[in-house]
Amino acid sequence: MDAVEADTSGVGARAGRRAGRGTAARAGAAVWATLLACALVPQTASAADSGAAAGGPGSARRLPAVIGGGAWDAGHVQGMALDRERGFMYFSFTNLLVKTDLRGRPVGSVTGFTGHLGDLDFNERDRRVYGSLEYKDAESFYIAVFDADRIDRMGIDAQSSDVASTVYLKEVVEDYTADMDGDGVFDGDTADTPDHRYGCSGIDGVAFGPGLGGRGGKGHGAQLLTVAYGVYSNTQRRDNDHQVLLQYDVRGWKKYERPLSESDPHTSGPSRTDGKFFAYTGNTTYGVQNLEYDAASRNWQLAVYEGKKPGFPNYSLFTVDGSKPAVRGPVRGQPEPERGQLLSLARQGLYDERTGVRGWTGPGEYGLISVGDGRYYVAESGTVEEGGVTKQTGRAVLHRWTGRTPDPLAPVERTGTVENAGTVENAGTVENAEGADGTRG
Ligand SMILES: [Ca+2]
Ligand SMILES: [Ca+2]
Ligand SMILES: [Ca+2]
Repeated sequence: MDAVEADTSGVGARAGRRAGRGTAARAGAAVWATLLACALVPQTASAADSGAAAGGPGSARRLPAVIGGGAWDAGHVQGMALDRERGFMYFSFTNLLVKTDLRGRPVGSVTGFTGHLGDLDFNERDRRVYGSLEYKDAESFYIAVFDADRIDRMGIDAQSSDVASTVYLKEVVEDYTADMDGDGVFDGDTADTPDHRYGCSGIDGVAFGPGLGGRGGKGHGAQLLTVAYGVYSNTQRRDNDHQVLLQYDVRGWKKYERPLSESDPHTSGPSRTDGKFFAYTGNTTYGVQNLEYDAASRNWQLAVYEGKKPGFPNYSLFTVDGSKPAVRGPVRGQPEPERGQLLSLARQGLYDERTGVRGWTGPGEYGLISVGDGRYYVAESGTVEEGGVTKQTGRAVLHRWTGRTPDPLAPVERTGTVENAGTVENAGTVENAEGADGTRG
């Protein structure tokens, strides 16, 4: 699918920017990485060990500095979710969901998606993993809901097993398919069109968090599922400069859930949202890749692939101030004057005077998890060659929120070479070594 390819090019862009300094530098980084890999693996494992030993049910586990997500013949890593209570990590690889323990050992997977599985979150209330799932050709957008505790073996088929169900998001479909120029033709899955309301390309970022509308809002007190739009990169139109966030109270969703049937996509889902919100950031490339709520700061983090509009700062990370309820106001740039619920970007980070946009050049576009104490797991994406096949790797690296500009997230283990370990290629080498015992299913 186009989005997958576009996302993949995003990987290259990011890796290029991080490594950045040409072939020699990259080769050097790879050497360091190989050395570092040897050091990191046992360290990671021992951290997980001591955490498990110390932790009874419900106690917070010690979190390892690195959790490997493996190497897979799949799409690139899209998002992560953490079950801290029982000690599992979930990685989305576009068409594959992988469950690992905190040592990075695969314990289960769900396969067989032909659509695009994006960002994830774990709902502690019902112990299920929620992820965005796109079928652009079928003009169908879903939330996939996985029964976390039943992902207990490798290679579970998403369609023939009932471990995953789906809920259709009508609001997204309506905006995605909007014939904005009124020529009677919907131009389909392309960025080069005035169609798609707000430039909507589908959905990606998902996170549970409080209502964005403040007191009296729908679902007050409940953790709402928040779903962010993908937004096509298009520098020629002015109505695509917002991130769009939908909120849903999923406590009543059982009645909508249907098995995943890719040949016969269903339309069972809520007829309306429990809130629709706009954050003015400037156009980005495929919208919010990863969305996360941090309960400690009450901030929402929106990680994106940078936009390309010359008039904007094109940051890669935006922080929405969740302590400020959305206010009703004009949604800028729309063909017809329109009002909506507007979110506030936190008064932190870099500031662009021309547009008033604030943000960061931080990471998080492949996965971002707040662990609630100022630390975050940041996903690193990479590739590795294995038996003539290019496999995708992903791993979670523990960072601390420093609030420094331009990048507010710093690896917890600051030995200098950890930065190199981040350079992608090598992450794969580690996982390969671990996965060589046939755990890859
Ligand atoms: Ca049209
Ligand atoms: Ca993504
Ligand atoms: Ca998320």
